[in-house]
Amino acid sequence: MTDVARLRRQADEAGLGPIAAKVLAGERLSRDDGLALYRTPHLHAVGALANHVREKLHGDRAYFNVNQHVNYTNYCNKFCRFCSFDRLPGQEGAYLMTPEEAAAKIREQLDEPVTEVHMVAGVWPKIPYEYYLDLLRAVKAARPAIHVKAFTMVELDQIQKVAKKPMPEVLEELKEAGLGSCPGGGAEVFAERIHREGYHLKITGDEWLAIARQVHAARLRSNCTMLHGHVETAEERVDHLDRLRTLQDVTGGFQTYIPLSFHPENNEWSHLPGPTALDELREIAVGRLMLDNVPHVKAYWILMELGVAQACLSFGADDVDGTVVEERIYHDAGATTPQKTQREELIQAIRDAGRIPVERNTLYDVVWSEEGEPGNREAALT
Ligand code: V47
Repeated sequence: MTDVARLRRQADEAGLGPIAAKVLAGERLSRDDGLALYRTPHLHAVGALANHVREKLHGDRAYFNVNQHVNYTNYCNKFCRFCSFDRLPGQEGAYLMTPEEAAAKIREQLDEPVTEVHMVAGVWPKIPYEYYLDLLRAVKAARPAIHVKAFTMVELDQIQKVAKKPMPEVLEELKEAGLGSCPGGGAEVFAERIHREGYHLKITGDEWLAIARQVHAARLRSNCTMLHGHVETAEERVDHLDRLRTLQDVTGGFQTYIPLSFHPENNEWSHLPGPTALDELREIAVGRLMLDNVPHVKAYWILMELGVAQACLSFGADDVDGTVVEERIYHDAGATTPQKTQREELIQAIRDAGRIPVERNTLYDVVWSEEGEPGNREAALT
């Protein structure tokens, strides 16, 4: 039996025959299809379909990068119920790095082959506009070749407010100061019900999408996320994915979709259990199948343990993120994954998962590949 015939049979037996037919024909799945993928008990059949798409797009390649995180402040006035990271100034553990302190974090890693800094933080209205520009300039001065992936749509909303200028102008100035692309956080789940219940002081889903549209119009790439495993329903997850897909049809600016697994320690949703490893596999698979116009799906290993991320590489994911030096947001929320995984360990983990490791930069140019593709490691590092 061919692989495709086996896939069809497995899907038929799971009652997913019509969905498999669409996937094999490259047709878009509907919202009802998305719901069926969330509700079926046949997780392996869902994973096999997602794996088919993943292999069609990326073969056996699995991407990673060498990156570091700088969470420049934990001051925040949004009081999201899922968050364990936020503090008010003066509270124990509260901090706001100066641009120079952030740059020092970059200089600490100059001996490591870091190509990206991922910079996200809380939202604090008293931080002046110049701070954000100085932060970017200081980081770039410390390591000129580094790609700065910074500021979620929530931070950009605040930066624009304090800049008192139109968003396109602000984005141009941030780019000039060194901004290379934007991360995908802050989207949470777009549903108005959960926004009201869990993070009503934050921008709404529609506002998040409107800012992402402006970011893409400014020729900046970004990622997209969904925070799953708390109070959301399957319908709300499908709605979220569909709204991302609709924007992507217009802009094409999302590079990667990352389902973020809710971590329940030290926050107001601590009574919730958080997602299981099986939930994480399903979320990766449904994301891969629904977001037919987003090139990459990332299993962010820091959030889900490296072993689960390895399994995700056969459930639709083609990326595991990076070496992630000094992550704060999830570790404050109970993540027990190591703070720093060496490049060699990530390579071995990908090999052990039966995939070909490919080191990428933020924009998915190949830096190094075990396949021996002519990467551009020297240019990426200088
Ligand atoms: O927006 C906060 C999430 C996000 C918790 O673009 C939590 O490559 C789980 O933007 N449990 C920020 N999640 C992180 C982010 C990100 C992460 C990895 C890769 C990329 C990328 C972007 O972290 C927040 C929120 O959704 N978060 N608290 C928590 N307790």
